[in-house]
Amino acid sequence: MLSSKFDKVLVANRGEIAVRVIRALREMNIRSVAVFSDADRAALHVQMADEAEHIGPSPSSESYLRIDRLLDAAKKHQADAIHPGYGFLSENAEFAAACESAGVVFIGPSADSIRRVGSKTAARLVAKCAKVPVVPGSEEPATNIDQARKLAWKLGYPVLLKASAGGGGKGMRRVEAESELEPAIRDASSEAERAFHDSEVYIEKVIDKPRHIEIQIAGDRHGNFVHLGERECSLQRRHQKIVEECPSPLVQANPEMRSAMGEAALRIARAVGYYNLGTVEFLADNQGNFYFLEVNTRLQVEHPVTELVTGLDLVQLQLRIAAGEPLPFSQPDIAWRGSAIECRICAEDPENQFFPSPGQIVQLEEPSGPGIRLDSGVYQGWTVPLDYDPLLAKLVVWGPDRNTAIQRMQRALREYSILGVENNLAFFREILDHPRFLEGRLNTNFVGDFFSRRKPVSPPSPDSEMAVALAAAAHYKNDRPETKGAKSGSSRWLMEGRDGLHR
Ligand code: MV4
Repeated sequence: MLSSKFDKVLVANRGEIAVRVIRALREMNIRSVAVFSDADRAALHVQMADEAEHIGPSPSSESYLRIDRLLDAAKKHQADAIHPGYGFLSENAEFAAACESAGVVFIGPSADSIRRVGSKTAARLVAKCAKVPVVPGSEEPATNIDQARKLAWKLGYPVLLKASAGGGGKGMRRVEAESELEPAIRDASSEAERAFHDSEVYIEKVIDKPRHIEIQIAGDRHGNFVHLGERECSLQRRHQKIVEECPSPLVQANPEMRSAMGEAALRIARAVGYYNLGTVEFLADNQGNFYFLEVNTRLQVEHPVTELVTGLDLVQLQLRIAAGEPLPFSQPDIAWRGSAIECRICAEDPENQFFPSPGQIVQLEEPSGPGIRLDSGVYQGWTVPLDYDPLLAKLVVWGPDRNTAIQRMQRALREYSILGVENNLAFFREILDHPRFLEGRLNTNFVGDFFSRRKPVSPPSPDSEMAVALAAAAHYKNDRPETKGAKSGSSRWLMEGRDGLHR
């Protein structure tokens, strides 16, 4: 193993990503320190780490978001560095700065880089200066209504209002006609004020049925950069990604897009002196045009699809970069082989507006075998707390081509069974069976168009202990209720008939 200057690393996160980071640390012979809240005393990441520290009550605001407690834990356990995972404090410049002042290495980019790409309008300016295409629109705030009218008219309706401080779709408003512009600006501004304490909004042209394609980048602290190709994350629901894949079917059909987007992403990275891992998000249309959207300065949930296709371990790479090592490869060394797909397995109820469904996992059957990777944060008997994101595990498959990967995913989804909490396994079985998905004709409207329109019904919910016991009994008889319910022909979420695919 190559040397790394870290002896011990604190993982400032929970669930599957804490487990993922601990596994990288183990492989590098670095000791791990887990942190946990009240609700996570018995969590898998705590059991797997070499050391663990309690950091407070269950709410994240009193535990996983407490910079002071995390730094105290790092000091007490003599950790050299902190890995923030994703979510929580992972993109918090103040946390990155506090780590450095406390003499603990933050495993991520500099606080300065995080700040420079954190605001959407600031990032748009960086992109423009770096000659990266941005969605037509303006960086000027839409405060002067006459100016806003002029710009919207020039762009052509519909236009989109976005919060400058935004991200994740908050403060976004689609405006169909000039008569709606003024009230929409007022609405969007006050929503942005409430969400971000910043009322500034700006105008963009609407990209119709876009695809979400993002580029994974890596930079070291010596000024070297590489891109690791794209991930397509067009399948999402209310700005939550559901399925991600590498390569993107669109890029696969237009191979010149990969280097064009990759080089664009690296121009942004160079412009801000970026180091460690980052992701540059783009919207793409089916003509092969792409437009810069935003930069994510963390390790992403969907990083495993890139790992499976490039053969790299991105968490180990993060640790080496943070320890000051140069990138161990350059751009021509990077190759993409085969196809990988990830499904985010969540304790949520697709039958009831995807509401979170915390509770005890009574029975767990996990897929394995050729081409399967399961990054899970749970075990049978564990009680999923209601305090956090309902992600249980990421089911990731690799195959030599997209069709083989899809077949593998379908097989793995049939092997998978989770009893005791509602989950989205049956929902994935339908998506992975949908002709539009099979054709790779994805866009960000797909899930809304085809899967979410049905009115919620009241399903037989396993709320009562009796229902759980019955379900478990049925399972022991090898009579898996989920698998049976999801056979084609008895579609539970599909709205349009399969022959009514007119788009
Ligand atoms: C857009 C767009 C269409 N046109 N911008 C949504 C979240 C935010 N980060 C950017 N988003 C969008 N911006 C223009 N000019 C459509 C979306 C969008 C979207 C983008 C990526 C992934 C999923 C999405 C779902 C709905 C809308």
